[in-house]
Amino acid sequence: MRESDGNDHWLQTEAQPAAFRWRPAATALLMIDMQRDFIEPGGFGESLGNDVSTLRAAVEPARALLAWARALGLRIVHTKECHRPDLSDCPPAKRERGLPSQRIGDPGPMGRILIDGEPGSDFVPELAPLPGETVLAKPGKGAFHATGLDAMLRDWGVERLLLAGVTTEVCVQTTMREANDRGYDSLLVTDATASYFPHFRDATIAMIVAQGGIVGWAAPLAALRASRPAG
Ligand code: C5J
Repeated sequence: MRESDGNDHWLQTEAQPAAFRWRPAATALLMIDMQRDFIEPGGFGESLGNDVSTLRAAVEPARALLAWARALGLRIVHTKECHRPDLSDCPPAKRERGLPSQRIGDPGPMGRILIDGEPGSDFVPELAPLPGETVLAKPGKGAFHATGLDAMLRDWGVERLLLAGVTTEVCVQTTMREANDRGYDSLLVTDATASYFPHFRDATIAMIVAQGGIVGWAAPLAALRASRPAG
């Protein structure tokens, strides 16, 4: 029996643009792409010319978020952006774009760049999934594109999502918008997400919560920890 079986009660979290109401039993945490290929030197992120050190800031908050979610018995999905070794799921345009110093599939210090099963495609050690947690390989930026995520969440009875990971304005935001269009209410955990461009992270949070939460909600982990029973 999952811990969350006794978790079917409503909580309320102080968030932007308004309080977020959620039930632990019907909420999943999506930890987006906390992979060595994005966060460590020598991977896909650096091949596109990025300073990857900026993403480190999200690792410790993401670790704390995972510990909190595990203690609460939430469903946890770890996504990883990667491609098949034969690149059959990688559009040529994606491979060429951005004038990369090394393209997807090329050999690098952590194995072939952004290829499933290579060391670079794996999660940073601090955020390794535990047995029983779902690992979802995705070829796109959004976690719903070309994966079984929507069916899996519906099968679990999930209605709300908590999102964290990297990068805020690319795979995290794309996934949150996909979730919004599919009817999920989502909250972005603001201190457990990062971008190579910190102002993009801030702008993404602002655009998500604008217009009364046109994409969803945003709050730091401390606010989630301080959630109280909904009245
Ligand atoms: C990027 C991602 N930035 N996980 N991927 O290419 O955000």
